[in-house]
Amino acid sequence: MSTIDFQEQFDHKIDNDISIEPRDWMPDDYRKTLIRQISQHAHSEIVGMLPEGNWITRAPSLRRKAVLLAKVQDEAGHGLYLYSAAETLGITRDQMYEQLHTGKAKYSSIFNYPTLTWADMGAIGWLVDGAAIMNQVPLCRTSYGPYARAMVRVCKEESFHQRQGFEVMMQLAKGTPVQKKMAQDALNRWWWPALMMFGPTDDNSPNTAKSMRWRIKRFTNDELRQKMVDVTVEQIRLLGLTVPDKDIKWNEARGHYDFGVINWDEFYAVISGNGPCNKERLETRRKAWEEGQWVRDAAMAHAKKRAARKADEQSKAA
Ligand code: BYC
Repeated sequence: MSTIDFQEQFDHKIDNDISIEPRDWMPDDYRKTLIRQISQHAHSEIVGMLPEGNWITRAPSLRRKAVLLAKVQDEAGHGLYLYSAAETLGITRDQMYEQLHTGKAKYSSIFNYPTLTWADMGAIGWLVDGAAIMNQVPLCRTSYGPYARAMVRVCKEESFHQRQGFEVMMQLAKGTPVQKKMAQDALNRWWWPALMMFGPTDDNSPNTAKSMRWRIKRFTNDELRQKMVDVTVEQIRLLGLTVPDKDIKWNEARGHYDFGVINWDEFYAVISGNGPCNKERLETRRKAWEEGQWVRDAAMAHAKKRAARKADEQSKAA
């Protein structure tokens, strides 16, 4: 078949919502876009374990500790599914790790902020996992099969994470005045960074148009951000907290909340490596990689020994 026939077949699948699978022909730019997005997503899950991991030893009760431990462990699992999905596109896991450790690959801006109080565990589960669900539910129908299938399980787990975060916030919001203040402070600090998670505005998003055409993305960054605001404002009111945006206002004509201007200078500073915790996060990941070298060496030596033993048994049996 000529490249034109392959292209036609690919377009037919995209137009008819038939998923693209690893052995199918695909345009180079489609492959590159997916590797970029899926590996960025995988790195986000892995780096995303750090801000919450910080509170496992200081959780206020055994129950909270067990729940947080399970949540952070889920995120490791999500990272692993996503690295596996990206590998089906022809990049190796070592190459992806190298891109992360050298700062070449991005990961979500949100994980470059510090977790200062226990209420941050509530705010992350509720707002960060909440934003992740908003973005990832449509990704269950993304055009690349392995990514879409990984997202189905990830979304189920994210829903549990979002609810546990909301429950932590609810407990604090109806607690003592100090606890309620702590919840409001966490909301104030996480609100704007959570809205930045959806990426730049549509006019400044170089990848949205092609990702929409290829049905990698089903909604634009601004559409998802608006959905997040509409859902979350109601939840903030339910908690008895205040929306940290003086411009928030229901717009009857649009049927949506209007909201204030996002600090895009802050967003671009964070994604170019200059957020409050970028250096610390990357340093922690690099250190874990270096300190894990002996484990990888031992696993390889063990695998080699097993293969040699198996070959020996087979040759004796023959
Ligand atoms: N942070 O053209 P655009 C999670 C980059 S983890 C950093 O709009 P696209 C969770 C973008 O990569 C949440 N970088 O791009 C884990 C691009 O850079 P390059 C992660 C960002 O891809 C643990 C440039 O800006 N979720 O759920 O069409 C605990 C222009 O952007 C960000 C995913 O990764 C950002 N926020 O749209 C709890 C979901 N935004 O490579 C929760 C999958 C943009 O061109 N990813 N950039 O230099 C996506 O849906 C899309 O990649 C995005 C961006 C909506 C994030």
